[in-house]
Amino acid sequence: MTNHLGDIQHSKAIIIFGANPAVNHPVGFQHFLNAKEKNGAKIIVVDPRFTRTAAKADMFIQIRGGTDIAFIYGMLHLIFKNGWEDKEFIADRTFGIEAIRKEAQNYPPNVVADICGVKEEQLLEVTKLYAQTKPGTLIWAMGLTQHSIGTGNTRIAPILQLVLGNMGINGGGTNILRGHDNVQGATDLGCASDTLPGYYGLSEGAFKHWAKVWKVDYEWLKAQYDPETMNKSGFTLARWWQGVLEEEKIHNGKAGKIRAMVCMGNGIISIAQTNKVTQALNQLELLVVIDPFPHDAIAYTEKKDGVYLLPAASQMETSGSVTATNRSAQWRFQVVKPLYESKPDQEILFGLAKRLGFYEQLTKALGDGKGNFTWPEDATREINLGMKTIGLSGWTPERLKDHTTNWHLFDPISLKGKGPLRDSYYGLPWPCWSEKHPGTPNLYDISIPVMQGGMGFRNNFGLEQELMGKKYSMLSSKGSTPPSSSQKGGYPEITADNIEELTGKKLTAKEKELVKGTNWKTDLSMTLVHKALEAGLCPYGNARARMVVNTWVDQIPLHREPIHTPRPDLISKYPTYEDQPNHWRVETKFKSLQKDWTQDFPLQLNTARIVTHSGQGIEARVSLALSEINPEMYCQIHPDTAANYGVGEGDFVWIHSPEGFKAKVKAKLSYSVKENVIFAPFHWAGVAQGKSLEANYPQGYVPYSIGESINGVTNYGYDIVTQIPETKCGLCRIEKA
Ligand SMILES: Nc1nc2c(c(=O)[nH]1)N[C@H]1C(S)=C(S)[C@@H](COP(=O)(O)OP(=O)(O)OC[C@H]3O[C@@H](n4cnc5c(=O)[nH]c(N)nc54)[C@H](O)[C@@H]3O)O[C@H]1N2
Ligand SMILES: Nc1nc2c(c(=O)[nH]1)N[C@H]1C(S)=C(S)[C@@H](COP(=O)(O)OP(=O)(O)OC[C@H]3O[C@@H](n4cnc5c(=O)[nH]c(N)nc54)[C@H](O)[C@@H]3O)O[C@H]1N2
Ligand SMILES: [Mo]
Repeated sequence: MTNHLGDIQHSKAIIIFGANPAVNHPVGFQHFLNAKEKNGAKIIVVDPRFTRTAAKADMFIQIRGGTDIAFIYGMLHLIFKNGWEDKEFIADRTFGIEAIRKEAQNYPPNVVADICGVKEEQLLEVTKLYAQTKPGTLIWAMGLTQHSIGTGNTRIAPILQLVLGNMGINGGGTNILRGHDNVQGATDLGCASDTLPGYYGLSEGAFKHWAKVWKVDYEWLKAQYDPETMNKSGFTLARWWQGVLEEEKIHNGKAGKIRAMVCMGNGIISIAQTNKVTQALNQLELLVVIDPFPHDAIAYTEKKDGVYLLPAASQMETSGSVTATNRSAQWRFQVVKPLYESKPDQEILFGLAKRLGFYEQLTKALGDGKGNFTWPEDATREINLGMKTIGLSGWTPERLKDHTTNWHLFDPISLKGKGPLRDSYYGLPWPCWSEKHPGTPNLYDISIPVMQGGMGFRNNFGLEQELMGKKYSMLSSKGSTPPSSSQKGGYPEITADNIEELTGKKLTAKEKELVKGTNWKTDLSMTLVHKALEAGLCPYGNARARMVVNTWVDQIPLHREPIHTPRPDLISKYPTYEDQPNHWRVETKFKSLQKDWTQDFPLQLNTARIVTHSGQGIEARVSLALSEINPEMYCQIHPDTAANYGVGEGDFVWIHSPEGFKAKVKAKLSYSVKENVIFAPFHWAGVAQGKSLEANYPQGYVPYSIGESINGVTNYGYDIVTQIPETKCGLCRIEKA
């Protein structure tokens, strides 16, 4: 989130693409309702389903899944035509508007209406309302990301906000509602296979930085890796199974195919292609599951040997910092000691590290360096030292604990502290550049000084970029800079080489020696950051937001039809990508699968969440109370469609997928979906293609509710950049069971 949940109460217009906060973020949704009731904000919901969030909206657009880029270009088309854009903001703080203007010309209302399945008047009405009601906030979540064009979706949404000047202001921003409680923290800490902690990437420089932080020799670190793969992204959770099953199509260096898996805090049946996942589970030589609950993977695999279920302690039994959706942290205090034989995750991992022989090396930076350290405080200090990129230097364990134990001293709408904590914002939302910095409630706000949470856009893409044969500066223009700054316009990121010139102050000989060869991200002495802050400068520079990425397949976001599209007539105009032979170490298909599937698979499949269940579902389906509220897996079918197939309320239907798999699910008739859409939640497991797996759970541990996993029939399809599965956009066929 660029802003935060309380800040939504400042909004006058709230546009929601592909999120259902009334169900998935019900506590946070109270801020939306307050904005509407107290601030007169208008709520606009764009979703293929009439959701509980849509029920609270002033305007609801029932869009065809996978067409948001076309819809937003349609809005931009009208904004440019009517001169509703924020010309000053665009000129001063963005790069690439020419390319966006050009593409938007291709999306007049009649074209958009045809692609998106909406009425032209609706597009006009929404655009007029949203463009003319300021400030406006843009919300999204999984409805935008789980597509082969997910990355394009997540680029076009901020572009709309930049064009309207809705960035860096109270009540504005792009506010992405994150999933699990600490998913932001997990991402920041590098739980993805394309980066080391703090988004440093996988380059040699990134490894050298972390070697310094961890106090290990870089050469030792290097020796732990296969040189062929050390600097390349790894497999993703979405496609680990291909690393097991299709050895000939993977690029995994010396190691070859995947033979062992440790699954920690993931349901594994929650990812698309459950049938492939099951095959891969069966073929593994070693499967270790670390989870507080009896895990569904155990029921799915036929493997009898080499399977270990290690009981993990839950969040109540451990402590440490967790990061919320708005980048602010809380300290989680232990409530009870780990129960029975369960162990906290870090203890299990430490045990593994000892047996693999790198525990001593990788704990050298903690405590006295000889194995005497305090967990998790010393780990938090390591994070403070290493993660400059997102500004975690100010997150000392002492400050975080102070915030969590004093949360009555913070204003829920501005996050501003009172009394002894008046110089900080709740949870020190990152970037929190130093121990004196208050945190950053809203990103990119140039109306306040850097030391109060102000900043421009990050200078991350050089000083100049080319577009349509012309060169453009990437630094923001004169005047567009936070107050009290030594620079009056844009400036590059801070380095040892430019610090004196930018701050106008000389470094001492000792300081020079300390920072030699470093920049704000790698200077562990913090000299560069402190000097920059003293001069009112943001360590990462003050640049333009980029709408065009010259090095990407789609330099600007482009509408492309889903691989399994219900509109095959649009494929030639809006084709998907070329197949990718080496995409996160596996082959990913796009074009070779895109064709007219609609003869055999005439209905669209949409999957999402319900309020009583959570994620893969084991945590809620072992609860008797929650299982009683929603005891069974089901799908929603429009009553007219149900009539065509002879399906009545409560009948079972088979849902068939283009991959040849099927799922047996109970039908609920509902007008919340259009005639050609089937909706299903993804929280169930324990039944595979109609066959119950109940007997496979450990004795006495069958969840109260089991059912088909819809991911058995969600279609093949992955985002071109992130490889997130296209679980929001597939095709299917139904028949009465
Ligand atoms: N009760 C409950 N709460 C949860 C969770 C849970 O499992 N249960 N999970 C948590 C997690 S991990 C996450 S990531 C968040 C997710 O939060 P959300 O993203 O809100 O979750 P979903 O319900 O999957 O999807 C949101 C909406 O996207 C719509 N949608 C689908 N395709 C499209 C499309 O192409 N365009 C548009 N505009 N909309 C589309 C769906 O119809 C759905 O209403 O929720 C979190 N909160
Ligand atoms: N079709 C379809 N599929 C989807 C989605 C969709 O919208 N549609 N959404 C996707 C999204 S956004 C997400 S996030 C995933 C969610 O899918 P998962 O991440 O698989 O879902 P969870 O049920 O949250 O899984 C968390 C697991 O962690 C365990 N756990 C809880 N606390 C701890 C702990 O402290 N330590 C350890 N070791 N384990 C713990 C839980 O018991 C549970 O087994 O599903 C994805 N799959
Ligand atoms: Mo998620």
